[in-house]
Amino acid sequence: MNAISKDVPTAPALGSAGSRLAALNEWVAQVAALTRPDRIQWCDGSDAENAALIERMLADGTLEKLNEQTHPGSYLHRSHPDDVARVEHLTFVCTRSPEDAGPNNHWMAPAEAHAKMDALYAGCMRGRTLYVIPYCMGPIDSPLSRCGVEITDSPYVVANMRIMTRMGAPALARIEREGAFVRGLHSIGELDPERRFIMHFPEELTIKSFGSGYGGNALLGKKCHALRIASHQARSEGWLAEHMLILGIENPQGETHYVAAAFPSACGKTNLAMLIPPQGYRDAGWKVWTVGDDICWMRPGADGRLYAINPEAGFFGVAPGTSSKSNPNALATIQHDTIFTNVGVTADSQPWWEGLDNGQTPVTDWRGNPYDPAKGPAAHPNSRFTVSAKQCPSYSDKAEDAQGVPISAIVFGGRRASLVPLVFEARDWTHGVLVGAAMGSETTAAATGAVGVMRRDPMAMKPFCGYNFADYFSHWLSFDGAQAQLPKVFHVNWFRKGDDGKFLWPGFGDNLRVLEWMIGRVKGEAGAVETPIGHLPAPTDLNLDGVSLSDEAQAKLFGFDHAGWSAEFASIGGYLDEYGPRMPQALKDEQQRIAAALAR
Ligand code: GTP
Ligand code: SPV
Ligand code: MN
Repeated sequence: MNAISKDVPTAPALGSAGSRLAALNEWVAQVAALTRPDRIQWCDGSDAENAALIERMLADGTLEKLNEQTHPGSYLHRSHPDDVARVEHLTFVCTRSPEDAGPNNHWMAPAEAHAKMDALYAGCMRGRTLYVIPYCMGPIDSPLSRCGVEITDSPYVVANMRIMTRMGAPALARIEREGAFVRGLHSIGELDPERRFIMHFPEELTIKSFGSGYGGNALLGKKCHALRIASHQARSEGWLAEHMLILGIENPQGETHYVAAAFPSACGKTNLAMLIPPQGYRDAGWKVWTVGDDICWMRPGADGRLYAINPEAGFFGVAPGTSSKSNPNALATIQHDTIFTNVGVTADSQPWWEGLDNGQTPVTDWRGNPYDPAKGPAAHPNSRFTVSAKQCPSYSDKAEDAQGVPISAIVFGGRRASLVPLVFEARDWTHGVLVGAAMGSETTAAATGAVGVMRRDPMAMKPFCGYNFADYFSHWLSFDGAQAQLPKVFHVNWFRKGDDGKFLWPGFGDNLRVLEWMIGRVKGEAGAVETPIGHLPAPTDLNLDGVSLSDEAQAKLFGFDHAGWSAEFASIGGYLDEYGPRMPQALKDEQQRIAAALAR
């Protein structure tokens, strides 16, 4: 026993002996005995607590104050230059059986992983404060929400979790009521890439992360809990935890349809979630409402439809490319009370990134060095803003609804420079699951490693599914029951390129044209052409008023390349086979049905 473990402060006010917080108190005591912090702080999520944390971080250089006139309440954080993105090669799913983690995950035996992590944690918080962060993923009163507690030695993580989750006293009260919570232990360690691991123990509802202070590696409520642990939990409880944005599209008649869309990291979820309609649509009365920009938890309601909540309370969005032209809602959202990570700064302390296009120039780059264009961009390509969703002008009031929103359409999409048309619709649910399972995309800066490499990223969950993809696809297929009123499934590609290497589709606000067609299909009103890969719109099925497309763009965005798709389906068949006999036969049959149609 050491001194700390004897007088570990218990959960304030609620932690009386015999309460349902006993397990939490005991875990905190065990962690303190292992990590040996100088102090323990239970976070209540209050403004005063946050203000004190910010003061401390300004004093030690963790944060820099930005221009109070232009960006009130906003700060810059520079992460360690070797710690700027998720690390998929160091991320593990530690199930008892390796087959349960599947070929889609790195696996380690739970006992080995615990031993490895606990060795790293030994004494790692000496001289530091251990923060206990109770949080709730989802509206605090929603039956779809789930709670967790993150223990961390990073005040930056505390400040981010306060924005990204419902953190503090109300979450602790819910944990006391329910008893159950996901345990996440995080230490930045020495930020040494050689001593960095992100471990998940879905069977124990436990996460252990060491050596990184960045994004999805460190804000454990996000990818670790809300996707890897939650997807595993969702499978046994009959729901879905997905890497999807959720938006509402209100037509001029005042009818709102909700759409959930899965695009891989840095492939346009935040942008689509905050879409501003083109002028003609605005004049006609169309509105778009943001429910979530990254994660979606869905379950069937009593009427058989899927109902979705956004488990997050804030946005951890990609900064580069965000401008008053591309995403005015995001830009308005981040004018105040925002934490910027790894962006550049101007002479008068305003945040700056490539594509901001506000006429200013950076003087300092994301590393804190004088900006020199010859040495790379001012902002890191994966630089981010952390901001409360409530600050977003298009934030939907339904986002706080405990019952969630009914989903009319599910959209899959990736970055595909060639082959894949602007949009197509799956014939039915099984085909839709195959469309999701076969998704491919070029890699981006959101994870370390090469950028622009085509890889299969089923349902944008390759880095985030907490169990075997074959079982995951079976789980998706299982939603198709007699009572089900399932959404229609679509695939989009905003990133098709022409021979000149430029994007053929204007994207951003104009993506509403594609969403309108989808809703038309849901309502049985919009036309389409049947092909072996699904239903494609003819250019005349979309409202393209005010958009000028070249002949090449028309052909490639709305065309169907028979030979190209035959080759693609051979590759998809090979991909499904990588999962062996666990891959559901229904999905293999579907792949073969389409491959056969393409061969005709
Ligand atoms: P994560 O937060 O990593 O999950 O990313 P995300 O999916 O939310 O991606 P985000 O919306 O931040 O977009 C990433 C990049 O894609 C930015 O550089 C955007 O400018 C770009 N982008 C988004 N939508 C479009 C589009 O419709 N067309 C084109 N060409 N680029 C887009
Ligand atoms: C992603 O990579 O999909 C993100 C950023 O949303 S992170 O939180 O780092 O996972
Ligand atoms: Mn994401």
